[in-house]
Amino acid sequence: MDQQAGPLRQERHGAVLVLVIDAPPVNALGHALRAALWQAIEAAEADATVGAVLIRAAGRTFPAGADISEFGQPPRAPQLPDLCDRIEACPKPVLAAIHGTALGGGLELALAAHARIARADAMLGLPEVTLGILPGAGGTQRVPRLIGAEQALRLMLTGKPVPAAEALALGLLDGVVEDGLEVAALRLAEGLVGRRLTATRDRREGMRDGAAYQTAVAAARLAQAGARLPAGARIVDCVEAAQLLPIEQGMVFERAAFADLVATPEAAGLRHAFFAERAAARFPEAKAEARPVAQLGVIGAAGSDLALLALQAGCPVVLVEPNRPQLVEALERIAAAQETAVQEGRLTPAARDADWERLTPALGAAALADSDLVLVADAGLLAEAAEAAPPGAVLALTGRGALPDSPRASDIIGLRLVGGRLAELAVGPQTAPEAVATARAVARRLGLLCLRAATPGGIAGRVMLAGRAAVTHLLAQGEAPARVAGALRGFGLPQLAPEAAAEASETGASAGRIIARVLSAMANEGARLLERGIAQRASDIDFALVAGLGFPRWQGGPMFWADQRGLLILRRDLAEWGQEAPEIWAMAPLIADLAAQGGHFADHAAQAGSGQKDA
Ligand code: T1G
Repeated sequence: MDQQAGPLRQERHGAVLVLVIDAPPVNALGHALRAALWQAIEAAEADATVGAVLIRAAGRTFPAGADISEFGQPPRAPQLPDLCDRIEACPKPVLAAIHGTALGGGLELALAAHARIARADAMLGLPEVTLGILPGAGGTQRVPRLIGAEQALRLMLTGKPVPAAEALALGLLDGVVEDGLEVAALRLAEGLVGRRLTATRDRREGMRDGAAYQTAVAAARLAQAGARLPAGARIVDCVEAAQLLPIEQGMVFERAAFADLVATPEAAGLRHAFFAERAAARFPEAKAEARPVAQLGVIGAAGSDLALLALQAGCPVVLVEPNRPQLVEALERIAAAQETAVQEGRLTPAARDADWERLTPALGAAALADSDLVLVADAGLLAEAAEAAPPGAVLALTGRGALPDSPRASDIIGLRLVGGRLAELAVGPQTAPEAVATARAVARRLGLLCLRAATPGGIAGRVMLAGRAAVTHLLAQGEAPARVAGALRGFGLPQLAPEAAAEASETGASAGRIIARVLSAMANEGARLLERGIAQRASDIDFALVAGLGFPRWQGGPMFWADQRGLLILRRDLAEWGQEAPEIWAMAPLIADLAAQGGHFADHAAQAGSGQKDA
């Protein structure tokens, strides 16, 4: 008997009821799925022919957590903590079979089951802290019971997942299989029919050494002292409560802490950053075929950073300079960066030598004849590169400025490194979708996050510059450097703080006033970039600042900040400050329009139409 009810499919294999979660893309535990699981467990309990339940997932992964898009909305029953308690309370053995990434609520669901098996390439983790929250479906109470405080706190405070083998060694899993997970899990479930397994809440393997438990809690609490974000300290409190309180009270304690944290502005900012990063990955050119890139060419001095990244990513690189002194200088720059990486243990001498093997230094653009993508550091070298590079090769300008006209305009794109982590792809009106797809594939190969902009691009730099201009103006108006620096540090923007100022961070009214000035200038510049179509959506601007220039992730970004505060307030402030310094605060018409409609920058993004993700 196989039946599909929305995100859950049911299959019967003898006495085993198999519940197959099927809610793409990542089987997030949204309301419909929770309700279907609840009903299925209730039905299994009542069905005398069911001897055991196996929960597994279809698609690319076991549930990767609660549905983050539901946060901030009124909770709908059954909530995840209750569903987990319901599964755990089932008198018939429940087995979870894990593949892909069992994260957050997904792992908590598996921990509510009475046994867990995973595929060897699965990853298990509790990343909630990266969203400014904590494992709120029993994780802070069940995990320490199995693996102790030290390891539980490591998982919850770093948010980093662990591979299945490590999870098994820790005690989170009961088995790992290289392959054939479905069959192995079914066999295991058949073996559990008629058996009564110990619920995780009643297990104590991780709590046998009470003193070690308290030592781990104390050490973690000390490490969290003074932390900017509140989630870490609340996680420590909950893990401590798991030892001190009976499970029911521990669960209530966790739930209260979760409710507090999910409502914090930091958690809202981190959720925004999560979705902004995903949205930025949606390129209109998503469906275009990337051209194969076997060799990268680099022409011009400023290209060496990208050349180094390419070498370290295993790409063969041809490095071209117009003359010997410049070529030697570029090679010395690469050699120096590699030496630093070796000294700091980020690169082994063997890997360094292998990188050199892949590098071909050359004088003259003719050496680019076999390069599939050429990084052109200076627009003045474009014609030469276009002449030498083979037909179909992508010509990526790494310098600032608009893309020049060229007979090869369809192969030309801007590719700028922002803060060493982000590649901003500036797309021209004639840039072919395949050229965009190719440049993006190369940027990802170099380990870079990608952002699409329309030429001339420069999103992150322009917005940060507007912030810097506001700081300069405030200082020129006699604002105390220490106060300005304190406010910026308190907000998480030390990179804009005046050099000379004291270290103190500052909060309170004056800090709020200073931050409002700086962030309003940034949001205003962002609005101008949206008006000009340089940025596709407001969240792209936030992503660019967060991923590229160290804007504090928990603040979401300048556009998100403005939306949270309200565009009516932004309009009011710009109307006043625009008189004082129009070059910084003269209001972008988009703000007046959106404020008049009671709208948000986020709404603007929707109107613009934003392409899909690549398949
Ligand atoms: N909720 C809602 N949507 C999600 C989601 C989630 N948990 N995870 C991913 N998506 C969407 C994402 O927005 C994108 O959508 C698509 O899935 C593919 O994601 C109670 C409270 C699993 C490692 O923090 O880390 O459980 O853009 O592009 O690169 O304790 O997604 O296609 O429309 O990232 O292959 C805890 C978050 C939640 C994990 C896959 N879980 N997800 O990476 O794909 S809090 C997490 C990820 C929680 C409980 C608490 C990654 C991934 P779209 P993607 P990917």
